[in-house]
Amino acid sequence: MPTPSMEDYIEQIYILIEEKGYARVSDIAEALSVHPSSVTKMVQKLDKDEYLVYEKYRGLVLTTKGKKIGKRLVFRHDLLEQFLKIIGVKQENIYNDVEGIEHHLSWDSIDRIGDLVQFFEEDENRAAVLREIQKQNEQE
Ligand SMILES: [Mn+2]
Repeated sequence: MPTPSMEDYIEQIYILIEEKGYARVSDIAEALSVHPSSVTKMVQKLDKDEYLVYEKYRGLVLTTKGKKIGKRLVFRHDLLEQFLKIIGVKQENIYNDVEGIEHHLSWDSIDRIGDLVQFFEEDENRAAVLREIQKQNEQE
């Protein structure tokens, strides 16, 4: 299992490759606000653990294992953003809160949150009931 830090890298590399077709060390460093030398170090570790292959001319290529986990990590991040949005968390807090919790939930919890998001999406009245409760709580 990748550590939280490894997860952040795999997630970003996956997103960069999806968006641009490649992931450069400098782009990864910028996306994660870290020094390029930290990226190089982590890329070596991810290569050793077979999440990616560093090829001289093609740059970073995710392995099948790396792609599979990258896809799940991006799905998890997006689901948690959706979840916080649905329960009424302010937009300005959503990204950082997801970054703070995403590595610390079991896949069981992620799947149950997925059910809850579906529960709210299937009937917009359900979210309206929640908003009512929130309004009442604000008044207290
Ligand atoms: Mn994330």
